[in-house]
Order: sequence, then structure tokens, then C-alpha cells
Amino acid sequence: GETKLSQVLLIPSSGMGHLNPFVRLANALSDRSISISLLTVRPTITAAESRLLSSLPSSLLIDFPLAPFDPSLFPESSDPVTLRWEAIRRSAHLLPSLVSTLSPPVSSIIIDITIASTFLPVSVASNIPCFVFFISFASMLALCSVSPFVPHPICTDVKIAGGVLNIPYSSIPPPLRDPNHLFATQFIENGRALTLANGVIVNTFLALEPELLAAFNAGEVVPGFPPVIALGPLPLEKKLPSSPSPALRWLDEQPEKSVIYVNFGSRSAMSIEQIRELGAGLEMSGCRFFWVVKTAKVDREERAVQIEELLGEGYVKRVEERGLVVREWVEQDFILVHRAVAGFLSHCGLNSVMEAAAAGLRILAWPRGGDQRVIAASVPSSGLGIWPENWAWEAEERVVAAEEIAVKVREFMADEKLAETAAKLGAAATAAVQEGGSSDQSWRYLITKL
Ligand code: BUP
Repeated sequence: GETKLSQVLLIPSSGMGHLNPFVRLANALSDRSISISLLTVRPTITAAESRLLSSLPSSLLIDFPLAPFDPSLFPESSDPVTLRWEAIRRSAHLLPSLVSTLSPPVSSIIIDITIASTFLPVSVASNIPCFVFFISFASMLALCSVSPFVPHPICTDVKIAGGVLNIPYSSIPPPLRDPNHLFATQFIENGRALTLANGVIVNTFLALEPELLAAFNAGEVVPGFPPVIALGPLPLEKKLPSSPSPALRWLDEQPEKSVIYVNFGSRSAMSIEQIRELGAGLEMSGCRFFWVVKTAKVDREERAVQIEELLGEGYVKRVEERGLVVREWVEQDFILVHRAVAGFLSHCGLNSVMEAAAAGLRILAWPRGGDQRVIAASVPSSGLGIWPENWAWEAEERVVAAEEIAVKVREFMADEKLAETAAKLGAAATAAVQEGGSSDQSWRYLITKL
């Protein structure tokens, strides 16, 4: 018979938290003999994205030139990543002419949720099947898909599918509480467009969000919603980069399961005051730690504030025996599975949580903003870790004191029960992607639709 070759065009938006999972999805598709290309907008906002793109075969990359865009139209939005999403969103009309030049012809498109509202209609008009890659958990997908039907700004708890999920007001991403925020506009428009998709891909797995995933596919979240394809966890990177960071060598020298890895993701910058309390807290805890400190939202702007200036003269030397403080990008995939690492103090970005779940590594959750509280809620509920809910997030002025951090870190690292339940979730994650597992079935479904 005639074999139709799939040629899938992947369209990520911007930010490492989006590019990283797209590259993993691309790798996983290639592993299943699907031929892919990745649309890229360059220059990228962060240096980390630029490094990741240059590590890929250039034959996979297709440059997407943006339409002229005036960021001053959005004086209230200062986040360069959100503005880049908007610039891409407003360039969707340029897609059809670009797609028509590609050979072999594109058989389907996978787009990032942040640009869905304009790219979905364009794909539908071009008769190309289009899937959305939703870069968060199913819980956020639920919030996004009901967002066109709830009053804005959101000022109450949001109840999903008759109570299968309740998102408390305190966990609603701050921009959604603000009527004029660009992110809120994008979020609602993207949520409204989702019904046009042929399917929504989510990097989660059935055992992590069972009731909600069932409710979605029973049409109980939004009637007529496209299939939700939970195919996580996407595989971690297995190939060490050609020049691994020196920090990894430090880990090699630490005892088995002794270190807490501390990293708040690629987009959150902590206040200097909170960094100091955290530094003191980690020191007081007496635990071994590997801490990635960030003071700027975009890595290219990471100011040359010396660690001494941040943490005080002598800090690095004082903790040297059991703590490492770094300012640069580290190979998180390898750290999470390193034999010396026993726990992860995390901001609960979707990727970080899924990576920890895949590694069966316990999390001490400290969400900082955005969707991170919604995601953090699944940390205790799944057995992956604990979440001290009273710890302040970015938008709050309150600073969590060193003593409180020290006590929690110590308790967390000593909690063997937690190590067990996290390992169990890790085993469930592994089982999900193995032959016949829930994510494996989702993969098979997706492949037939591409
Ligand atoms: Br920082 C950092 N090394 O040093 P999240 C991040 N990562 O490998 P975020 C590193 O970047 P959003 C580093 O493994 C993950 O895949 C990490 O994504 C990797 O958080 C990704 O965890 C970060 O989702 O993105 O960056 O805040 O705002 O989209 O959640």
C-alpha cells in the first residue's frame, strides 16, 4: 500500500521553559521515525536558547522572520518573553507562504500554547492538522480552557468539572488577576482557540493527574474539547554536552544522596534580600547544597554582582566543604539523576517538576510566580514532595527568614518516607512511558494522527 510520510512542523514560542520541552518532543518524535523541523525566531531572548539551538543539526531549523512589532503598544508589560510571544502571535499570517515553500510538504503542525490563538485558525484555513503543545500541567490546561467562560479579572477560586479540581484564588497566576495584563489577554484568547486543535499534548502522565485527565477526555471540563494527549514524562537528555560545567565535578565528589539541589528556573530572579536569607538558611541547615543563584530575569542581563557582594565576604569559603554556589546554567537533567543528589528545592516550573518526577527525586516546593502554585499543588498530592504554602512568592514583599528555611530543609532532607513516595512516583512515570503504559498509548495515538 501507499505509505504517507509524516513531516511535522514544530513551532515553539520563546523562553527555555518552552524551547527545552519542544526539543525533547522533537527528539522523541524523531526516535519514532517522524521527520520534523523546528521553526525558530532569532535572535532568541536568552543566551541559553541560543546555545540549545546551535547544538541542533541546522538542517532541522527553519527561520521564521517576524512581522514588524512595536513593544511600546504594551507599556504595562516589561517581560521580554511575554512580548516575544506577542510578536510571534502577530506574525501567524506569515506562516502559510512559508509552509508552501517547504519540501516535503508539512503533514501536521505542533504549536506552543502561548501562540495558539492566531496559529490555530491559520492552520485550519490551510487544512493542516494542528496540535497544541500545552507547556504546563493538565491543571493549568483546565484553567486555560475555562478562562473564556469565567469573569475577568479572576477574583475567586476556580472550580473545574464540578469540583474535580479546585484552584484557590491564592494560586491563580497574578497576571490573571489583573484586567489589563498582556499575559491575561493572551491566555484567554489561547484558551478560547483550543477547541480548534486536533489534540492537546501535555507533558504529564495519568498517574499524576488521573481524575482531571479522565474528566477532560469525558468532556467534563469543556464540552467538545479536543483529545488531551498526556505523554509525559518526555525523556531527559542523555548526552552530556561536550563541555560539561565544572559544577558537575563537584557533585561527583559528594557522598551518596547527601545534596539538596536548589534552582528556581530560568525566568525568576529573587530579590537580593531573599537570596541572603536563603543563603543563610542553607548554611544553617547543615545540609550539603548545590545552589544556582540568579539575580536577573534574562540570562544575558545577569549583572556582574559578585557572589561576595550578594552573600557577604567569606560565605563561599565558609560553606566550601559542603556547599557550592554557581551563577551559570547547569545541566539539570544530569543533576537530578546524580547519585549524590537527594532532594530538589524548586520553583515548580512545569519542566523541573516533570524532570524530578521522571527521576523519582523528592521536591521541596517554593513556587515563585506564574503557574507555579497550580503546579506546586500536585507535589504533595502525588507524593513527590512537600510545599510549605505560606512561603512567599515573587509578588509579595514578605521575605522568608533563614531560620524557617533551615528548619524546613533539614526536615525535608531527613524525610525518608518522602524519598520512598517520590521514588514510587518515579517508578509510575517510568511505567507510563514503557510499552503499554498510559503515556505510551498516548504516543501511539498521536503518531497515527500526525
Ligand atoms: Br535555570 C536552568 N539548567 O541552570 P522550568 C534550567 N534548566 O537545565 P522556567 C537547566 O530549563 P517556565 C539551568 O531542566 C528545565 O528543563 C530545566 O524550565 C532547564 O522553569 C528548564 O522548570 C526550565 O519549566 O520556565 O525556566 O521558569 O517559566 O516556562 O516554567
